[in-house]
Amino acid sequence: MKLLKIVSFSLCSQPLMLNDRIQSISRLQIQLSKAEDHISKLSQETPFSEFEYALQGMGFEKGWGDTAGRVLEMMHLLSDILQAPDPSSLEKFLGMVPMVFNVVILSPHGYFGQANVLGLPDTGGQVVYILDQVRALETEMLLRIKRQGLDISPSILIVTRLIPDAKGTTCNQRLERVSGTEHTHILRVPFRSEKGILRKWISRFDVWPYLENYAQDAASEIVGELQGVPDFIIGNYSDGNLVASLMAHRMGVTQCTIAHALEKTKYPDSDIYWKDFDNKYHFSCQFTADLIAMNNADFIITSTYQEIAGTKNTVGQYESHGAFTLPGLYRVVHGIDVFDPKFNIVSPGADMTIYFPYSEETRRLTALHGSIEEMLYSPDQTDEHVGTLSDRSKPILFSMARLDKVKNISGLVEMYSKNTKLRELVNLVVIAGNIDVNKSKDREEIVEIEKMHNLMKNYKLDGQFRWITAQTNRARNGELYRYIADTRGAFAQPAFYEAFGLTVVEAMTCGLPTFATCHGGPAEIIEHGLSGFHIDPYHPEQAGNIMADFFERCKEDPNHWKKVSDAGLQRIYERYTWKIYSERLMTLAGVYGFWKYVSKLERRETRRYLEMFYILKFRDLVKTVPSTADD
Ligand code: UDP
Ligand code: LCN
Repeated sequence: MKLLKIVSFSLCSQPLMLNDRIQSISRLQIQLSKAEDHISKLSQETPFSEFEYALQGMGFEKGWGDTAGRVLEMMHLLSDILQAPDPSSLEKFLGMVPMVFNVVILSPHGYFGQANVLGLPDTGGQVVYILDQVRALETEMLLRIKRQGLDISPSILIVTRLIPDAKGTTCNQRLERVSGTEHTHILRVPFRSEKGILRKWISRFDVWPYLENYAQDAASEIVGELQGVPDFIIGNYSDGNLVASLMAHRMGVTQCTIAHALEKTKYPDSDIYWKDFDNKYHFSCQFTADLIAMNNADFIITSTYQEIAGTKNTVGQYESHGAFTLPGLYRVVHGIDVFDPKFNIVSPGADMTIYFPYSEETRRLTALHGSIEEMLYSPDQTDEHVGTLSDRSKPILFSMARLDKVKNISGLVEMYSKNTKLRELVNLVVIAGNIDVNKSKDREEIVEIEKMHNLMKNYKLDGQFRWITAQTNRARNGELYRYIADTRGAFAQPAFYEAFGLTVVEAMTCGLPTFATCHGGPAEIIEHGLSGFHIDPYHPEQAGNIMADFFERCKEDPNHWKKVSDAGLQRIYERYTWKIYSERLMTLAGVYGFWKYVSKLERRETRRYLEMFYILKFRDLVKTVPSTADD
């Protein structure tokens, strides 16, 4: 009967799937058989409009498909499910039911924009991920709507913070269309407190006092924009996931959670020593918010398996929330069950219009080579680049990341500096943060900038090393990866911990052999020795030797470079593409939407507990975070 309810609904007073001629499962079975009989006599390609009238008389409305072939396939599936349900047919069927037309994607913190924001504090892969995700999602939604035989415009809203003092970005605009889409917008809603609207950017660690008001304000704006509640809400990172939980709870909408990076695993012992961290990072709020969101969500998407359950030697990001203690605050006994069927691995990819293999000559952006060469080799020392490369015939070992401590870019420079063989074989180029310490306001970055300058001086790196400031032009960054591949170079990702690592996927998608940290996502993206190499940032000497050995072998056998490059590409095509991602996400939205509906009662107790945890614990903790006043 619940299945009947799922397939019998209407959109804007237009009935979909079933009309009131079908009121029971037995009637549905009889009518399905009649309809199948009728349609099977038609050619597969017959458009729905040609047999719509006949189907309506039998109790069926639009939504089954745009052609006789598709309608028949879906009806067959439903008949099979009614006779002998099995999980895979049910999943397939639910993925085909038209249920998701309006999607809200929450990502409150940071500077969320389409240009000039990457490299700004707290603004990195999450923004890239979401912008690529919505493009792929819109394409998939349009394809499904067409296949369902419907004429409905979908809508996707990325909901973020409006920052009045936007520092030359578009983050002070309320509504902005996402380029390359027709139905996707960024909707910005300001942070508000009793002191009024917060004008300036604040760190993601300090946003907690604003989120409850924000959830309310954003909900009204969303309802206004969509003329109703969304069908599906996706939260991103701890703050977005908390807001998504509050909204989904109030609106009764299916909620998906994407962590991107759970900070608890990123900062060792941040649970036991939470008091030492709390002034600066407010982890007591963040870990509480994470627990609420992961338990409130109808389903969770992770980028890798290890993010859920770790490896035989490491603890997974979610696994570490299973049981832990914040001494003096609370002890978590069953924080999350990593075997819960709500977990799904749906890995992101790289935008293949920007990141494509170096070997696709006709697509290459050769017009950018002049500016790339200037960036890499010009002798002048500016705020934009320092250090020089005196031997242009050497391959380039390349890295690009925010200049955070955890990214360990200075560790890579040190590893290179100390490895004579590597220095002989390759040049090192890094794109990271600011070079001029006076331009940085970020505590961690300032320390790293100073370290980098010291390394350059102490190890006399001039002639072999180039340091370039953060680059925001993605098209040029894509061509840069390929340019580096032309030098038969490689990409290095030396982070102490990387939750996933989009740069790793970007580099591999461009055909660049990649050395990446064995701590976190890259350990799973790359199969060591085959589609790239793992390096351990805690064993820099060994890591440097792995790289030096690779380049030495490539010198002796140029085919070796191509073998690793090809295997990297192969790995990407099999696992890390936005096409695979969006198909899976849309199917999951259908499956868990159904599941939410059928398990409403069973989950009531969990919801009550979470409400209590939010009100009695989280609200109190938020009071310990000073709300940031505008200067
Ligand atoms: N990026 C960039 N310019 C920079 C540094 C990074 O465009 O100077 C991009 C990079 O190409 C990638 C994203 O920012 O798309 C970083 O994502 P990743 O997952 O590697 O790390 P995060 O910053 O999210 O920790
Ligand atoms: C945040 C991170 O730290 C990265 O490791 C991920 O690649 C990025 O988000 C996108 O999920």
